[in-house]
Amino acid sequence: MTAVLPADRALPHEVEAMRRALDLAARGPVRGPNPRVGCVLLDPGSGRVLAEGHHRGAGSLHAEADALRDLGRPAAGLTAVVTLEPCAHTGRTGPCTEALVSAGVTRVVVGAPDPNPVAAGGADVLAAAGVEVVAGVAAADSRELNERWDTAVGRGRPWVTWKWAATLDGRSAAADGSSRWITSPEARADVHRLRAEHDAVLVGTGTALADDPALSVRSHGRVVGPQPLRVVLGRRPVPAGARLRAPGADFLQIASHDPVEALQVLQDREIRSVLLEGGPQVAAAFWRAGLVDEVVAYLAPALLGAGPQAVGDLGIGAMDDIARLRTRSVSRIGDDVRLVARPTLT
Ligand code: AOF
Ligand code: ZN
Repeated sequence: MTAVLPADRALPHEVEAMRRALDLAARGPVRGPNPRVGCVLLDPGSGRVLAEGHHRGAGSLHAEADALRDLGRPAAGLTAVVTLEPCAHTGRTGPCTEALVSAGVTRVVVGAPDPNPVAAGGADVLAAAGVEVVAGVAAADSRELNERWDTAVGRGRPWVTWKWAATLDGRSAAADGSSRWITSPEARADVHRLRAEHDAVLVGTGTALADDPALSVRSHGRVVGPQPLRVVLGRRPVPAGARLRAPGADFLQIASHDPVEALQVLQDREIRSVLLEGGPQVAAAFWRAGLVDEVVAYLAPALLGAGPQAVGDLGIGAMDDIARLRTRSVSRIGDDVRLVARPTLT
């Protein structure tokens, strides 16, 4: 069996084709159970791109099969450039390794390895079938494109983003409990964009009952695009008339306060990313369990001086235990500041 070759064995036109394949991959949906993958088929002699494909979401053709369909004829002697290791399993569709081999592809240039244990191993399968395989080309770019998915299938639990909005002094409501609105309309619109990027939005029963949030993705007040699953954690019943149970809304109540259990239920439903929207106790429980991957804080240049804190007790008593995060980005949205940060890995 020929060994899988390292990335530096890729030819310049193949590296260029990988950039194109990454662009194609980016056309796929950010959410959903599957990764974003792109593929181009090249004439190895001229380096010309003969066909292109990408994955459009669970159940549709994988990128490799889409490119073979685009070619519309046998691919004898051609090179395939794919952003993710071709799958070696039969899932919603057949194995791409088999599709490539039977189409006659003789060289495959792979981006990132597949972190999904059920589908991985395609590079070795291809090499064993006598195909020349080069792996790891622009792997970091491919992984970044599927960061949430990658984390989810690699770790066996959904990616978790914790979002909150607060005044400069960290309050999420005034002393009398009123909370509308702390941040600007622009920041609130940005939250809808954030929801649209996640498979599920999660709150505790406390928030569901007190605030009656819709948790939908809206633009100019209208519900638009695919909606996240609306998840409520806790045992207290959520009335049928609650806004997050609007007709047609995908709603799930998990009768538990255990974040690990909740994420397992969501993982079983192929949820890859979850947006935590409150309340402070629920989010703090995720944090204490080490289950937060990213924090998105909207901070309004406003002061309340009293009232509930946006963040609950994290179990930190001493300066030595302070939770430090790494800043990913800081941006101004309307009059507010959006800070994106990640927990530092210990
Ligand atoms: C994709 N698109 O282009 C490639 C994938 O949902 P299934 O059963 O069709 O299989 C999804 C798995 O196949 C996915 O998790 C990944 O490991 C592998 N490759 N998936 O959705 C693609 N190449
Ligand atoms: Zn596949």
